[in-house]
Amino acid sequence: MRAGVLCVLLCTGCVPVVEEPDRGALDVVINEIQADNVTTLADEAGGFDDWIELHNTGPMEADLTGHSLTDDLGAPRKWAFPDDTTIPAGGYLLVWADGEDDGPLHASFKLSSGGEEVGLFGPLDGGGVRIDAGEFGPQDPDLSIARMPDGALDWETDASPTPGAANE
Ligand SMILES: [Ca+2]
Ligand SMILES: [Ca+2]
Ligand SMILES: [Ca+2]
Repeated sequence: MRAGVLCVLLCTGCVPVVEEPDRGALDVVINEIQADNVTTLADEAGGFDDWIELHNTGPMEADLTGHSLTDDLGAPRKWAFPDDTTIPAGGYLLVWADGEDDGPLHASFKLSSGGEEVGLFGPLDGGGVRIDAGEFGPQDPDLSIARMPDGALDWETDASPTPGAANE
């Protein structure tokens, strides 16, 4: 279990507020975000689009059915994962943020290189709890922000993005 989403959002350099997620919430974090992809990685359609990497830090497969991603924490249900989307224990999942129909894992929103917030929320029938969130400021081309190491509370600018693989 990781904690401190509030700290990521509200504090800089302050003592983390320890806030345990609800029992039953997945051990999945928003692990890396790229908002200005120029040459890093192309999607199925050949587009160099924004992407969000999720990481399952837990010992069990995570089922994202009914879960949603958003770039507006006030609108948690912007894009729902396709049914039966899973992440293996310790695994990664890349979701393209391009607003395009290039495949199943393409969110309905893009990310602004000027800065954004990204949230992962649980299914409505489980209360729609926020599982994780991240926020970033202006991002230069082909950089990302990444939890360093994987799943850590702290974000770092990463000059060598690792979409779908461990942050290093
Ligand atoms: Ca973008
Ligand atoms: Ca695309
Ligand atoms: Ca990564």
